[in-house]
Amino acid sequence: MVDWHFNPRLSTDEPNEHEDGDIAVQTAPPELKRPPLYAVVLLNDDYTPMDFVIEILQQYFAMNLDQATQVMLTVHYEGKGIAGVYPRDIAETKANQVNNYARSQGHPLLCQIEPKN
Ligand code: TYC
Repeated sequence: MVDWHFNPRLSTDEPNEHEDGDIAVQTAPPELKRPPLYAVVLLNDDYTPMDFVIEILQQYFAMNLDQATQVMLTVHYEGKGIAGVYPRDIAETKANQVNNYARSQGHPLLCQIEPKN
């Protein structure tokens, strides 16, 4: 299990100096907050080859051939589909990488991110 934002803090701004010169430090309980999650969504189009979409899903979203084929077909038949779910900066990076790579290969494939709830 990952501690997303482990944030140890002192419970007061100033440590308490006692008469004997020792310093008493009290730690607050760690704050455990999960980052908001975003879905990386693939959009269907009429031109990007199915094999190219499958390759993208394998390369950028760590899917095996069966998983990638299923997601590609979901996008093809339903118009959109979720490639993966990540914290915002990772989702943005993956969507940009996919869009840039698709464009570099001459395909109109579009990837966007959507807040997950
Ligand atoms: N509709 C495309 C075709 O028939 C395949 C495709 C699937 C394109 C998924 C984009 O995100 C996509 N070649």
